[in-house]
Amino acid sequence: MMQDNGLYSLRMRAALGGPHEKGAKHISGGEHLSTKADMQVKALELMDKAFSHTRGDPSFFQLTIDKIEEHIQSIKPLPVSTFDVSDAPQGKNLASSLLSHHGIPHNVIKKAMNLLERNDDSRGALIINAKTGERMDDREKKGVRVSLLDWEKENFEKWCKQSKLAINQRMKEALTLATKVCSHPLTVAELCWSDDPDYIKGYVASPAGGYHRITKLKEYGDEVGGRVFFIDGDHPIDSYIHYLEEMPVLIEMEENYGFN
Ligand code: PML
Ligand code: MG
Repeated sequence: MMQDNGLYSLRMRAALGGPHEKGAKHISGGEHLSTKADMQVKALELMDKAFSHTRGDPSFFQLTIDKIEEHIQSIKPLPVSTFDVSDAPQGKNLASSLLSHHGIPHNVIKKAMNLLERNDDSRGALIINAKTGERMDDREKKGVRVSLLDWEKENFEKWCKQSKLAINQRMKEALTLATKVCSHPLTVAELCWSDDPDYIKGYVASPAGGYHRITKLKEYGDEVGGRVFFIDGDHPIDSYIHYLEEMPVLIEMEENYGFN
């Protein structure tokens, strides 16, 4: 058989009570870029992610596989810094001040916080104008799902070692996504905390400041979370959304990273 050097996109979504579009509860989503040879292992990883989830046991699971035809962009991970806070209110204050350092007005930050605090039904990101707080995407409850992205396990683990960070699958996925988002020139910043009840860390990421990990942004047991992207709203966002959803990106540290 001829060797196939191409990559495939694997995209998973899982929900409880039917598919998402019928109003079901979102359980889990996941992405991989994979060779044909690794595809079964990666598909199993996604099944495992969905069927061992703290948001519940899915009754709907969908895996979509597409061969990638576009050029795959390789991007270096954002630098990571960690802020240890004593509780969620302190974490939110810190997130607000990090966002205000990027020139985002207080009322816009407050609006974004409120959106996330009430966000118990959208699984994708909410895109807002960094100056006015106006919602920019037209996806309503669905939001925008950042797709076609991955960071190869060995390269990530090498990077963790060099960055003196513990290997953490959630951070890998979140940093992969934040790096893709922050590589677009329209992105000003991103605010995220998890919708998983057992995970209370979150982050503020930006092209200028990197990935600021905050140890507490909500309470244990809370299933409300998500992502807000603050963008430069002076431009049409069609190509921005196209980049997020459809342009393949692999995160890769340089092999000599940290040694120069
Ligand atoms: C998620 O669970 O989807 C978001 C996790 C955000 C924080 C990840 C981290 O840096 O630990
Ligand atoms: Mg989640």
